[in-house]
Amino acid sequence: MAEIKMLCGSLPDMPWQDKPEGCTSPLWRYSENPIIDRNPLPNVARIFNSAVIPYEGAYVGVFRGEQKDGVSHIYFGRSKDALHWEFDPEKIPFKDENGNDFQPVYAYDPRLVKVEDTYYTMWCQDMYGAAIGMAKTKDFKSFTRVENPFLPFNRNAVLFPRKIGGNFVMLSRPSDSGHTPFGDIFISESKDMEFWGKHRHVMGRSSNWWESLKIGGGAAPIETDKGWLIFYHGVCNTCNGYVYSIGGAILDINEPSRVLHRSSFYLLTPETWYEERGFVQNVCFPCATLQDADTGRIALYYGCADSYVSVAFTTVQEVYDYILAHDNASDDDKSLGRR
Ligand code: BMA
Repeated sequence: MAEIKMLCGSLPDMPWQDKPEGCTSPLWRYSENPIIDRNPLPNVARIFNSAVIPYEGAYVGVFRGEQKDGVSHIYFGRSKDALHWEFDPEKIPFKDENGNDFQPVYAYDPRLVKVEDTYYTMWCQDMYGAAIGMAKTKDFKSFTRVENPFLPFNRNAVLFPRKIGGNFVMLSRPSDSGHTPFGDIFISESKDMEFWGKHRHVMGRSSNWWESLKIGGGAAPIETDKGWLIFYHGVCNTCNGYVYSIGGAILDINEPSRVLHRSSFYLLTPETWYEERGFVQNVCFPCATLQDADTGRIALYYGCADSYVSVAFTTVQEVYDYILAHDNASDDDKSLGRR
């Protein structure tokens, strides 16, 4: 197989464990999962579907905290090792551009991406229906809301970590008001982070059973010399409810609406107690990665059963080889996605 390299910075102290003997999966679970247990804060019953990023020699993150009133909001956390986390006791106090309080009614499934010198977080919130909310920060002390990028209904937005062709680029998943029983990944561009357009279809749910109902963007795309590596979620519908697995694909580096490779096999599916059992059973929901270009190591952060946060490890070579070995990207996936 061809050698692949990540085009990102060094992160030598990121969490890591070697692949266990006899493991046949391209992603292997951290032995101490889950890393965040139930009732992590006095007012919060569960933290899950959350995103982390390196910051000033340590790590910070935005966390989906489902409060004891049943409403989700975004909480800020910090960690020295990206495994043991401390959280601010109150949800992030988002402000508008004039410094006034501007809190979403609810907010869930945050992602966190650095583009140039600014950190952006994007989540799902109410805007007369489920839609994408966003905020930016440079210091993680104040978070300023930016315009909501898309009309309702939409979920699972995640920015690319750099501009492409001079524009910000974001994946999202148009949806409906409920537990959406359909959904493909789309891509949109913006010159100013205010007006979004040039919408394209990236990839759809597929004939692979595990992702036959809907798919949605997960962690921020990782730049490699073979294209953008994405970890996303794929959902199937069983007689006992939805099952969320983690898939992988490689997008064209300059035209990321074109899928170059896509694994017909999931990379990770609910198999352990913390993935199979919880507030919502059978959910593996990827939201972020940490990676080190020097070693090729990747740590994937994913929500488990709407109850916990866990980590799984791989290397860029291992996951790339696996995606290529099971590649079934369709002609539609490979197209520009413009109609
Ligand atoms: C989706 C989102 C996720 C959640 C998943 C499973 O629609 O709400 O936050 O993990 O359902 O409940």
